[in-house]
Amino acid sequence: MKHIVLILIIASSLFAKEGDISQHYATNKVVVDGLVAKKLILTVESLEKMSGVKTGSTPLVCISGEIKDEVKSYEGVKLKDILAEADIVISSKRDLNKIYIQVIASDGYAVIFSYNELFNTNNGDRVIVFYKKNNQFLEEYEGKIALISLDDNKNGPRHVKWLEKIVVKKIDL
Ligand SMILES: Nc1nc2c(c(=O)[nH]1)N[C@H]1C(S)=C(S)[C@@H](COP(=O)(O)O)O[C@H]1N2
Ligand SMILES: [Mo]
Repeated sequence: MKHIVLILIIASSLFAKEGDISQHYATNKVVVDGLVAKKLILTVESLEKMSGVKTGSTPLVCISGEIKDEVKSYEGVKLKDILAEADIVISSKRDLNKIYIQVIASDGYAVIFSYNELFNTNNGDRVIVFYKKNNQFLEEYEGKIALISLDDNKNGPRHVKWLEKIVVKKIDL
């Protein structure tokens, strides 16, 4: 009996932790810095004021191939438009080829994009910092602000929940 009680206590504390995790990681603002002329602090409100996009429906596909979600729409701002606003600082046009963007979440999850991928391929038009999904503001399990690269073959990995930082960097040779 004692054991059962103990197991129940441990199990319930584990479940409680699960719930707390998204609350703990949820972000209200995203900082854009690194090699930019204008450091930005983005909130849901400031993103809503920027010129934005609303997508059509897309499945969210994990690296394993498993379909995690069928999303009707995302609403947000293109990453390339945010970077244009922040104004990437370079000393020559050739240096743009060395620019990459770190996209970092509050749980330590992180992905990268290259300058050319964003500004010089069609994929770049569908990399979106979003604050609404299926016409609703994001819940704490992924929001308040997140990012997705919609046209990746498997778009789960570059679906970044709890977005916290966007950092512009240059390859150092
Ligand atoms: N911040 C953060 N974002 C993340 C992850 C994560 O662990 N942390 N996991 C990724 C993975 S592997 C997938 S498949 C998608 C979908 O995860 P979900 O079903 O938990 O929303 O989110 C991605 N985004
Ligand atoms: Mo995944």
